Amino acid sequence: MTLIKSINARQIFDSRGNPTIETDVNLVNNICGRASVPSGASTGKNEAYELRDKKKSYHGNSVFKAVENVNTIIFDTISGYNVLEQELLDQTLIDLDGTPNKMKLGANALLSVSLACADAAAKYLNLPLYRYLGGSRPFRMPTPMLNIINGGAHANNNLSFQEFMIIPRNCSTFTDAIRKSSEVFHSLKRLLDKKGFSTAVGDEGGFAPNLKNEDQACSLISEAISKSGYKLGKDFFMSLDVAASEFYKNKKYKLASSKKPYSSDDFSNFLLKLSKKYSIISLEDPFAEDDWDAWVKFTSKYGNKFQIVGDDLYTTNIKLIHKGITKKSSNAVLIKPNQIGTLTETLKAIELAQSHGMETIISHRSGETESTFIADLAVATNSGQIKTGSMSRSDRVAKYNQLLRIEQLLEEKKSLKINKLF
Ligand code: 2PG
Ligand code: MG
Repeated sequence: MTLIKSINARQIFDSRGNPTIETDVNLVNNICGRASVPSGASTGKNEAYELRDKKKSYHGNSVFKAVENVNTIIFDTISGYNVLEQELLDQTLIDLDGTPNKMKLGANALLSVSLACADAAAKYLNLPLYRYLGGSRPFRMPTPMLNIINGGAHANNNLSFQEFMIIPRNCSTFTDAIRKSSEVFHSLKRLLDKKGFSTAVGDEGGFAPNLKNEDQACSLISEAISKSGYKLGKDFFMSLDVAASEFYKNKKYKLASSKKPYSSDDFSNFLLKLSKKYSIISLEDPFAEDDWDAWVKFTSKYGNKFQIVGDDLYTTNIKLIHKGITKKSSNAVLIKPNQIGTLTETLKAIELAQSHGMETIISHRSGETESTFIADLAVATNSGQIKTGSMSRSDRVAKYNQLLRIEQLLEEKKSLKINKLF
């Protein structure tokens, strides 16, 4: 009953209008599991390989080869496999590809099959996905981090930092957390409009105005928080995805807003000052993926004051997370399934990080689909935090809506806690 009868992959579009892959896994009893794969703009150099055709059409971005790989070689190999055996399935996919970064068949091809199998299994068992993935343990809802001002590779404004996020605090439920956050989002829109800034949005649904510098972005958010009747530092914290690899050149950090490039030490002081001024408690990729020494130094000094999150640094890869644990280079890990290419490897990355006391934050990509898989994944793994954009664009809001549905299903409602520090 849970054996794979057929597989049907196709090319669809992501939220940026770029092609991506969607796969249906059909079981013998006509149950169909479906998954689609997102895509990043500011990708870490160690991410698993996203197979694109590089032909003339679709500006080189079509994924027809990945689709063909799923429909032929992958289906021929796993036809008749049991979708309840996720580890075996994923290992088979990994072996079939045979390369360290999944470049032969494409991590996008592999992930679409891996996640679709899990979806089919959950449907067969008649379980919500989070419960199938997470078992019967008690769950807690994640705190959302909402990226309400977009910069860096996600917008064509002059902000070098990629994401300016708000984190609601002291919330009794996820519903409460997302309500407060949406209020701040709308206050910010009004504020920007009043001050004559654009209210057009970037890739992740946050506003993308042209501002003087990163300080001004934080200042506007702080004002929007007060305008909504909340207090920064009490009801909300702020969080940044600096995505520093994007502006690290010749061992220096070069912001669009400042003439002088920063050394790692100077940049760390810059971040500290900004964080103090605006109650920023979480810093993602504050340094470049090659600047390990800066990470280690910063974490040893400030690891008890900030959540320091490795994204490009780890790329959801257990080898790199291991390195981070040994070197003590951060206290949190960002988790993106398509950085590694299978569900099992994603779950192992989460388990490894959590078993070493690191926080895990489940994350979307800047190019998303309407899939809500990561919302269930965040609950299933008790990750405690999710970042999936702002309060606009259905590709972002879909995940928050799924979390509202999940919270309604959970019998025991626990108040949210951001992480161990806060
Ligand atoms: C990030 C992600 C998601 P992208 O850097 O954390 O916000 O961006 O998908 O472009 O890598
Ligand atoms: Mg990031």
